Amino acid sequence: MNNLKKYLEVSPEVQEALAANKPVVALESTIISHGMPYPQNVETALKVEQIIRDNGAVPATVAIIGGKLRAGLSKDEIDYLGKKGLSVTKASRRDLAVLAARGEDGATTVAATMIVAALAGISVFATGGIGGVHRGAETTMDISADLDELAMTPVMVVCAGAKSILDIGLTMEYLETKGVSVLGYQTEELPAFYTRKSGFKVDYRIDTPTELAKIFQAKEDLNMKGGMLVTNPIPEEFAMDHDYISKSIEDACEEAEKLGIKGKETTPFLLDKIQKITGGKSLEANIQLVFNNAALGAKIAAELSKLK
Ligand code: PSU
Ligand code: MN
Repeated sequence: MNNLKKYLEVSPEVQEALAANKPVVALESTIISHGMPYPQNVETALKVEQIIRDNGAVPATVAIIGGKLRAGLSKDEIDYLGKKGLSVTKASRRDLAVLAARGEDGATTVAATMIVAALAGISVFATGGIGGVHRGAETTMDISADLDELAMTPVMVVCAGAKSILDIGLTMEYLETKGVSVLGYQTEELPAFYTRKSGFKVDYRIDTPTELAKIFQAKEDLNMKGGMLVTNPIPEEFAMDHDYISKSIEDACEEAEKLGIKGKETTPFLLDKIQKITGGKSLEANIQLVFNNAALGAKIAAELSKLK
């Protein structure tokens, strides 16, 4: 465990907050490098950090820089990842050790961000969307490593539900099999990222950050491994029209199929395609839902510190 110091670097601000049991919220960096275009990606990442501060918590954006697993980045580092975009390695669980040993950079996915957050001692992580079971996974086996990470690593992940680039039904089944609780914040229905409704139910509706924190703490006290998923619907005023976004996603999926896009390229390809098809409307929705999740993440983290 001593050698961990060689690879893990927690910023002084985040370290101090954790030592004083102050609320900290982890943030991922794949969303910066692979999920949004420059410069909106950097603007969003910085604004998300500000929202977390405004809600009384300390942000810890996670990435791998020069082989170091970092929690807490400077503005310049966020800008660097945003400008480098797709040329930064998209780093999930399988990539961490390789990048660390080689001293390379990586933008962390939900799975990798959870790992670094847990190593640093951070319990809450806010993002936009998680990976899941892709459409056609019966034959492609394309199931994001994010789902198994949720089953393994003790971090509460706040997202806006599952978007229909995924097979939402299979994603829910997979999470059930893996024993991951899917909690709906002030909703019984699983949100579908750009829209507030998916046609699927969450496991439990939870109405307050206090109760979300209590549930996570109970899992910890019971010595159960793994994380939890909080699904937070996009605010009504920013939600997209269901038929319009469904058609755009269909078109993007068809294009990916035609071009033979596979593996880790799939999610970034589809996100980019949808942004282009919708002329930036989906990007605006995406940005707003991340802001909304950051605020909720900060509130949960604040409640969790009170329980510890
Ligand atoms: N969904 C989004 N935006 C994103 C991602 C997913 O709406 O940026 C990113 C996240 O980092 C997530 C990753 O962890 O894609 C999942 O990729 P894959 O399906 O290859 O595991
Ligand atoms: Mn995949």
